Amino acid sequence: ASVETVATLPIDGQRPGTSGVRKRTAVFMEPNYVENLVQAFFDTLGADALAGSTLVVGGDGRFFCAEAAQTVLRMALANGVGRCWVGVGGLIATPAVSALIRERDGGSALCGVVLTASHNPGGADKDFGLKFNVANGGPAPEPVTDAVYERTRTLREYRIAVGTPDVDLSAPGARVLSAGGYSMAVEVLDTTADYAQLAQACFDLPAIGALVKRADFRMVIDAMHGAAGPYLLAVLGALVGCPEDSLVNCTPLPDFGGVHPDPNLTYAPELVRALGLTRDGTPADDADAPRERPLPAFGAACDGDGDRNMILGERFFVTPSDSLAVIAAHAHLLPQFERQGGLRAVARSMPTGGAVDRVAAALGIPCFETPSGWKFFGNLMDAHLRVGSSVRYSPLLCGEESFGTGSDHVREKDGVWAILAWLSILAAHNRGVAEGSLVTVAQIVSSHWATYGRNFYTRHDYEEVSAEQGAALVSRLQAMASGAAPVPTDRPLAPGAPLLESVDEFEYTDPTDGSVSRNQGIRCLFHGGARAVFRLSGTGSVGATVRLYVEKFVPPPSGAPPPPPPVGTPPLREASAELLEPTQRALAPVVQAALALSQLREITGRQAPDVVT
Ligand code: VG1
Ligand code: CO
Repeated sequence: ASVETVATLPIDGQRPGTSGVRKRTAVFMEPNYVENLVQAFFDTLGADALAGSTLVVGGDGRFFCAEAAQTVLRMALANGVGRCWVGVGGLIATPAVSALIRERDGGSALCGVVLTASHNPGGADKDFGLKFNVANGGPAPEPVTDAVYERTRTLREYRIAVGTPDVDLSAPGARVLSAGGYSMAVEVLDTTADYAQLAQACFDLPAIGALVKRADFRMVIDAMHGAAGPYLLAVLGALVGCPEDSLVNCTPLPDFGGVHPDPNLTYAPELVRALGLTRDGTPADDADAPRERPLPAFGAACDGDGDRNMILGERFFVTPSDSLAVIAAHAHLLPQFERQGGLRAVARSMPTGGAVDRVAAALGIPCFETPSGWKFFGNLMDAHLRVGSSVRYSPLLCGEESFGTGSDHVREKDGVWAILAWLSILAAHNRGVAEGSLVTVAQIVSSHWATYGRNFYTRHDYEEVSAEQGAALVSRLQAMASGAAPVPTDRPLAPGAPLLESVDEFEYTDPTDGSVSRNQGIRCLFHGGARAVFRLSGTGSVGATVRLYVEKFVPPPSGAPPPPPPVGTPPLREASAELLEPTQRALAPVVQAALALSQLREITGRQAPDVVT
């Protein structure tokens, strides 16, 4: 075995998107594709930083993960890395990668390479990807990903060990990989133990145990055959004692059992049906029919790499934007936040609904609005480390409309954490409540609306339109945002729609380092506070995906008491009929106005979205 410097040529299009590089698996399997990308990351970190460093390597178990993990290990050795922590079978959920980097051995890891295309489907004919994480445990920030991309355009060689046998990743244990005078420790870890410890520190697991033991409580949590499964089993199964049949699809599979591992109303149809819902999030017609077993009171799912979550109640869909707001309103009940004197700030991505803003206002804490993608939250969480301890935004709760929720317990969104947060909230509301009178998810969320008002919210995705169509749509709207084209503010764009007020393009200045991120989505603002946002996805592998995010606010009834102070469980209030209107119906006029303004149908030839959440 030897260590070699192999000649290569730059490969086009290795630009990290919203979260890593994602392409068809076949593209990743082309000669040098993984090697070039990993070398570009290593070069960006620099040989000095890498020498003797610790690297975390793990993935969501999708097709080609095992091979890619071996390649990363051989390259790590050849680039001077001293130690690698790898999950058993190469498996580590994205939030657990973040936890390992931050917590294990005093936070001594330099970075992580995550082998995943996250919520994209897996398999030989589907998608693969790589995410890069840095020393704070979070996704590489833009300056790093920009540098990686620049490096992929000039790179001429990579370093790799040749002729070494594959490292045995099948069971925990210490291995050594050596070649050509280099030697690297490979520690194969069951990473669920570290994660379970973190979960115990964040939550009152015995309280969740009391909830799940109630005769009137049943739940279904679907890991979608992704990386969250082992962590759900370790925490909710082994520690909390949830019944086995409540944790489903917890075995990671290379093709996720053939499903699209994205926990939303469209791609998790079985779970959605099991909770008595249709794919638009309204109760199914047969929801009242007599059935052998009552519907579950709680349902949840995670995505391929375990960082996303969907929360459902019996016949009730919780939008991720509402989920974030409800967790914020209950944060004082979670030991993790309570211990630190309560939340200091919240943050959401710009397209995420503004429900959490209202909770932040009531709590008197800042609410940050960032571009899509988790990397922007990490800067806020670590602000006190950069700017000085007088600026402290942690504990910070943050979330995205794309089923991402989390906090500064790690630097990634965390599906299992969000599920535990919701179970904690349910447990708190049901402490001492008689069997048969379970306080439900629907009651908690509708009471939240009755208190703060409701931000009706939906996202419509038009997937795999052509790159040209996507660009045409954006440039049409950009022209309005920049003033080059007129903005039709004088007439309703659709029947029943409010008048358009303005069109702008979102630009973010990071409050901690002043860095600016431009072109982060077009906002169409309507009179009365409704808005429609257009963005192109940065996680697709082919063509373009147009995302249309639509929101409108309905205030609580006049005369309603103000939000209670953060003490105990918030009192349950009844929501008015106006607040309980089905989402798609409530938002239809604004959706139509947005379609008319953008000419989306004419430009793309699409009559209906592929995904509605
Ligand atoms: C999407 C979501 C974004 C999320 C990102 C990564 O990005 O909109 O909110 O952070 O996916 O999630 P885009 O550019 O396609 O809209 V994951 O679970 O795929 O890492
Ligand atoms: Co993900």
